[in-house]
Amino acid sequence: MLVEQYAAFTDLFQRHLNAYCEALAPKLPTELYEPESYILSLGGKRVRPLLALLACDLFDAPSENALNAALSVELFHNFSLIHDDILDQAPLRRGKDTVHVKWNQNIGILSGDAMLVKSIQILESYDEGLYKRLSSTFMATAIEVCEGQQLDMNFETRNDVSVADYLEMIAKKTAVLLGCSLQMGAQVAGANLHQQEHLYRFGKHLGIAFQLLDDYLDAFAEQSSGFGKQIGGDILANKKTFLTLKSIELADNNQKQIIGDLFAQAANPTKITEMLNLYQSLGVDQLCKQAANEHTSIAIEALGNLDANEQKKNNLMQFALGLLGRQK
Ligand code: GRG
Repeated sequence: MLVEQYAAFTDLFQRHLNAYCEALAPKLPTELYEPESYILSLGGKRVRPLLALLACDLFDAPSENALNAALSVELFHNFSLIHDDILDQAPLRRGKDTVHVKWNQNIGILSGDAMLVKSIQILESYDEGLYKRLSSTFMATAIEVCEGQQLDMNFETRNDVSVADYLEMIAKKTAVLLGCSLQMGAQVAGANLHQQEHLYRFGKHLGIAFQLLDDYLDAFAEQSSGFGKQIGGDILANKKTFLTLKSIELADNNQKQIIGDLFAQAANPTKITEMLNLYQSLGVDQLCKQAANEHTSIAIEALGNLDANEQKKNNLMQFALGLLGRQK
């Protein structure tokens, strides 16, 4: 991964974020602002702000100009994590207590709301025309993220979810914000709509590929690969992923029965082994990687179509492939 090469961008953003958090410290009531500082202090990869800065730099505009757009997307991302953790009743985020565990659910809802508002308000630092373009991109994405979250929740009780439904859900819940981050960086740089659209497409399909690989690795990563999550966690939680949905699509009646029986089982190690065997016998492990590769190719093509600094484009491509754990 070319992370070292991007250290200057990451540092630039981190300094901006630190200044933002320092300004939060004296704000009252503390219950509203402390959870915000807390979640932001837990780290995270900061991929979205980095993409916003890199997109601006691609057009040889000063990346400092995109700092508030980058902050906006990172605040939004972190707000959505606070609310997502409440909806999922998750105990841990980035290895630490979630906001609703450390404080309580109502504080999580309200401090998240304040972060969402702030993420939009920050864009007011741009001149009126740019503010309008940025907020329009941002709002369209925020609505899609909401739709993605609702679709995901609906899937928990639906028995007729297709692979296409799943791809729509992950695109909205996760991938569009990556596209949006890049597009906003390009908007700050004054890039035209065509260039913005190429970058948005690049980010969106990269995000879909990333989520598909996450599904694959959740089931098939080597224990030693540093995946960072429990292998088979999705199977134990009966999550509807590409692997399960594609299996249901391809299974004969007997295999469908086995899948149904496995879903009905309580969490246990055999459940993981048997589901993995089924995935492999149906070949959905390979189909999942293939689908991820298809979306990576769409992303690569979109970046190829971009009219921007070639060297910087190439660096961004390598960075993206590094995120996916691949070399071009
Ligand atoms: C848009 C009004 C409005 C509400 C949001 C709660 C909700 C509705 C949406 C949930 C969106 C969500 C949490 C999507 C998951 C995205 C995802 C892949 C998170 C993990 O991202 P990483 O790996 O995390 O970049 P780090 O910790 O590195 O920042």
